[in-house]
Amino acid sequence: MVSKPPAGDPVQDAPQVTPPQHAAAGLPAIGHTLRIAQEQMGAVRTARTLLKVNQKDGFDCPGCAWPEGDKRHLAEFCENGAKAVAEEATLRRVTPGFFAAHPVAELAERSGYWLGQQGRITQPMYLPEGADRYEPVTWERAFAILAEELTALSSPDEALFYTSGRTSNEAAFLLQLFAREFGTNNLPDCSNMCHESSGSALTETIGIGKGSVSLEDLHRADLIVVAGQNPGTNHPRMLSALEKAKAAGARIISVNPLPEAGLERFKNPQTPQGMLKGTALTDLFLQIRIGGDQALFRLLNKLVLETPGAVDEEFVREHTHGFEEFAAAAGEADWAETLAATGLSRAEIERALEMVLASERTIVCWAMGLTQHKHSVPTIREVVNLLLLRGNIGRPGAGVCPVRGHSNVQGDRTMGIFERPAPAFLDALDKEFGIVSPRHHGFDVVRSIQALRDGEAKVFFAMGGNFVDATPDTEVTEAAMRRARLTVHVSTKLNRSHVVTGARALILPTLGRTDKDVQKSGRQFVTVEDSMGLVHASRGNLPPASPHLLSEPAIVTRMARAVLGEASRTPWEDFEADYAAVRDRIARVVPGFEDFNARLAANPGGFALPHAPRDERRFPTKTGRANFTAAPVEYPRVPEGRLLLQTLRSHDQYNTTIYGLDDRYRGIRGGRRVVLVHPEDAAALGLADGAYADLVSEWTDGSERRAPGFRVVHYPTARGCAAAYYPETNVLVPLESTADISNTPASKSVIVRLEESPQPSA
Ligand SMILES: Nc1nc2c(c(=O)[nH]1)N[C@H]1C(S)=C(S)[C@@H](COP(=O)(O)OP(=O)(O)OC[C@H]3O[C@@H](n4cnc5c(=O)[nH]c(N)nc54)[C@H](O)[C@@H]3O)O[C@H]1N2
Ligand SMILES: Nc1nc2c(c(=O)[nH]1)N[C@H]1C(S)=C(S)[C@@H](COP(=O)(O)OP(=O)(O)OC[C@H]3O[C@@H](n4cnc5c(=O)[nH]c(N)nc54)[C@H](O)[C@@H]3O)O[C@H]1N2
Ligand SMILES: [Mo]
Repeated sequence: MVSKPPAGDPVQDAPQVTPPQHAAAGLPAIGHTLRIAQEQMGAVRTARTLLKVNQKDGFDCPGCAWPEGDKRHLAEFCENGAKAVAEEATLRRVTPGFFAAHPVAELAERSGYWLGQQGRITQPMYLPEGADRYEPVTWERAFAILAEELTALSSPDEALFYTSGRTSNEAAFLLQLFAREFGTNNLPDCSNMCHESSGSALTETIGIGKGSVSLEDLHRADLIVVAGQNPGTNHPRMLSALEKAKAAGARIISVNPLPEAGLERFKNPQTPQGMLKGTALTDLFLQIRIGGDQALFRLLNKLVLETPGAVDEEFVREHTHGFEEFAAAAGEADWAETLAATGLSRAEIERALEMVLASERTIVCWAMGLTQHKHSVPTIREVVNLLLLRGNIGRPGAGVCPVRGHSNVQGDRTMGIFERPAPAFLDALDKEFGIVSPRHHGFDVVRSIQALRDGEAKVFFAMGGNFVDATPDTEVTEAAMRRARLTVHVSTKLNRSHVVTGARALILPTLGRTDKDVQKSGRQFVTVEDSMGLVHASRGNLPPASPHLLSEPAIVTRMARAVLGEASRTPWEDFEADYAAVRDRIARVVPGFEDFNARLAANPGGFALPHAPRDERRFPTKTGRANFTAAPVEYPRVPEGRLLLQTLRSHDQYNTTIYGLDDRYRGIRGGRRVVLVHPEDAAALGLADGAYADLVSEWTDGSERRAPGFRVVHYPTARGCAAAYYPETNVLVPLESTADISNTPASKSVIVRLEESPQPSA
């Protein structure tokens, strides 16, 4: 089995631009998948691995959280899932020799792409205080260092335990248990940067922070609104669900500042007809201005209210609260203001209204385009208002569908990874383990960075992810991280967070989803929860990347033993030996997981967690009903000569993991430093297609942040808007620029000016 050596660095960023495409998937996707997979894994391993993705006896795809249907295809994965698998199952290795050859300061100059391309980390590594490079360390010593620093803290709240959403339920449950037994709720997670706004809005309005639809509901809907989401790249298997819904007569409205190829037309690689022609998905494309969604939904609500017979009065009467106040606020929605906020025409909004009124069963799907703005929480509440008005929650084919990111981000939250845990959860945890969990809230991601910056937090531990690259305000965050006493990363692959370190640092290499996990009691599996609340098992089948790796549950349990010592009555060793023992505890602590092990055994495809609004039209909110809400309409006001920048994903990346330098559907190849601008806006700014510009963000306190050397691409985005890839643009997002209530970084609304600059030399 051979893989190709990684590309050299500096990786030349020299974007080539062709017109964007109008269809996603199809034959080119298959070719692209196989090429990337074979470069990383060789041909034999490619076949062996890809056939196990998302099968009932295989592993859960480490890509997105989209669910699998009950009838699986032989190849139940997509192009981007295959890239995620190849990235993890690569044959390339980062050994102690690599760290001996590269001082940390040198690695810090490399691109994230180059770091990731070096391969899987094979041994625990330690950066002693004052040393210039990492050295190999035994696991015993690594845990002793962790214990030394954690027990030296003057309060448990000086430690931060971050989780990225790939962590299994078992590892997540153990990590939060350890943190609380240690004495802190400082459990920031990637969700704080992702769907926190959805969770905040949904918990308040329907009583549970999760989506209310199943895959079958999508298939049965007659109107699906996809707002602020790019499924062709980020949830490709969702396109099959949309295709199926269309075949059954559904209509689709997409709301997006960009015309995304996947939403235009889908060429299903599983069917011959799909490969040739494909299916047009979107019936109505609302090319909205960034941040205009709340205004759009508010006006639609007013128009529904004004249409005789359009409101589901029985539902509103029986199941909701706050209608009067909401109706009064909606009544004030104003056409002129809405047209200005959205950039849409009256005819487009009227057409959307007709489709809403014609639909008996409506689903609204959304992702980061709705969650990463200052006014994201009220925006999502306004979406809920629309669904409530027509009784579209708690009936088949209708509901809310926040489409999650990481493959187990939803499960991690269910397992208690949350800085603001519900008292009932802590009560159950305390009762089960005989501990006393802290009741005061912990730090989320943004607060964690502030705490590191201000010296309030001293130890940073990450269960996966790439904290310094994924978080906003890169310079501030990196400086904050460097102030830590100890930074620890449990990871599979090298990334920037390993090279921007505290005084001491540890890299703890771990098994990934694809690796076989054997413990004292035998072969283990873990579980995950998908975006629609289905829980199922995941089993890796590859020999681990190195004999020195420990699984995530093993790392947490050994850390707990080293740190808590004899004082802990929790049977950590038993948990490491047999994950079923962890699941037995989850079954007793987390509602919906009763008889966890037995139900997994009985249902190889998994089981659904209860969801009161979906299952029984019961709304466990403070009022006991679904809440209408009425917040003032907001939208970003952009000063003259400035653009509103969204920071988004290319087709060749998984968050901070860069697979390649192309963004095929958008017609960009060979480079990532591009900024997409409407041709007329670019002309007004005097920027030709192919010109280079620095992006300079302007924050309300007068501070400026700069990302130099972006190639200007004339692109059909909404007027006044711009788009560029994350993580390169994180340097532009001020740490204080967050969503109200959810505190999610507002990485989709950054006010920037473009300053023409010379083309950077290669
Ligand atoms: N291959 C791949 N898959 C992934 C990921 C990945 O990086 N790569 N990441 C995973 C994760 S963690 C997540 S959270 C999801 C992210 O999935 P997405 O949310 O689809 O990801 P983004 O690239 O951030 O795309 C945001 C979309 O919202 C649109 N948008 C931006 N601003 C607005 C706005 O104000 N209003 C509206 N209506 N639309 C707007 C953008 O044009 C874009 O289409 O994907 C998951 N799946
Ligand atoms: N500007 C801007 N910033 C954003 C966003 C945006 O749209 N714009 N999106 C935000 C969103 S939605 C999210 S979810 C966050 C993502 O934030 P994170 O989840 O922190 O980042 P990832 O890039 O997904 O993390 C990748 C790293 O995870 C590690 N890893 C991979 N697999 C495993 C595993 O199985 N176990 C362990 N222990 N480690 C593993 C590897 O070392 C890899 O380098 O970024 C956020 N940041
Ligand atoms: Mo995410």
